[in-house]
Amino acid sequence: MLRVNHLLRQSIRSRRKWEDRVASVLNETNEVHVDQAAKRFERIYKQKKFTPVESDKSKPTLPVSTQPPDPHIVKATFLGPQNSGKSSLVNSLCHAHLSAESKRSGSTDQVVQGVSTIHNTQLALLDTPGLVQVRGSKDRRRHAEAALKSWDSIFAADVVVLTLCAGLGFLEPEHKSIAKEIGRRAEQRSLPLLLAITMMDKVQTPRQRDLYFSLRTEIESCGLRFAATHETTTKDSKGLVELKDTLSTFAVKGNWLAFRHETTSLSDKDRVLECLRQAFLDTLPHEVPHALRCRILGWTVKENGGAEVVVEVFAARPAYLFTFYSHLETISHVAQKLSERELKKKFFFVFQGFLTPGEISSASR
Ligand SMILES: Nc1nc2c(ncn2[C@@H]2O[C@H](COP(=O)(O)OP(=O)(O)O)[C@@H](O)[C@H]2O)c(=O)[nH]1
Ligand SMILES: [Mg+2]
Repeated sequence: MLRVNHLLRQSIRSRRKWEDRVASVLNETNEVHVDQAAKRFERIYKQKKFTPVESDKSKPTLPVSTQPPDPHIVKATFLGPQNSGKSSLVNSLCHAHLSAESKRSGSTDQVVQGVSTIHNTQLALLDTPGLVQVRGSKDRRRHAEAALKSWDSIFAADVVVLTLCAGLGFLEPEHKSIAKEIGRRAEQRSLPLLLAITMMDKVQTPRQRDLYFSLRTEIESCGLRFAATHETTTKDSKGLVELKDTLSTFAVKGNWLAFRHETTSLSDKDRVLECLRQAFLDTLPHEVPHALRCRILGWTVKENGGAEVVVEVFAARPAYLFTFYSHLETISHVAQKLSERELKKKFFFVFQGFLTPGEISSASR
């Protein structure tokens, strides 16, 4: 008995020692991080004299005095599987490049709000990250955060638009269960559900038509109640006006979010960040764009009307940072061209790469 007690005390003592050791190491590394941050601040703000981005005021909300007579508004969230054409559809409906588009999976990681105005009605269109079926803890780690943002967008919406792509010619089992889940959640909140079948330009030949009809039968078999169905294509802008018309029938009296000519309520900084993401997706190979996070740190307006933008890029591995630097020229060129086209201003990018071992959270954006 005495021996057991002795052993127990020994193990508790060694465990305490171990915990103390862990705490001291953690404290040390914290101090190192604080030091690093201070040095970075010194170098970036003081030596290089960059204007912190906070000085770029984000867009103020539309004042009540500037509201049109009898304003109406409807908020619609676009939900669907990855690569079903949500971002392209929202961009086309708003006539702007607000959200990055790509055939790679997981190209959207935030909810992006676009705005389109028809007469006295404003459509606030929410592009969301693609939904995936979570099968294990790995899937959950990769997709749960983005999926949560998509599901949360339902709380801010008056209408849910389910997007499914016509291109494949059949409905994958995973897409079927995602569609059913979207329908269930929309019904739970008594929200009207619209179906937008995207990429209709891929349905051309008689064979593709046949496949398309079987796709429609499969969608019907899901038993969802759609308030309306629209076939769209962003390539030749077919079906977009009809979709907008249907959306505006759900509008209710309410203040507009943006002026008539505006396409989004996002700030310029967020729009430039999205242009950068598009450049990463277009330029960098494999999983590298998903393994990088970037943040705009400084924004200095130049005399010629352009702006110098300081971007911090974070990578979990040196290899990713190396790939990023090897494509730096192309990335700068693509981002410059896109942001100039969208914001009608010249941008010059200054990149600073940082290694952040371990997981990179999207909070660093
Ligand atoms: N042919 C064709 N391709 C499209 C259309 N809409 C989107 N795409 C492509 O489909 C891919 C995925 O689109 P994206 O909007 O990023 O899908 P998301 O993941 O649902 O946001 C991109 O490569 C787009 O260029 C369309 O109407 N026609
Ligand atoms: Mg997208």
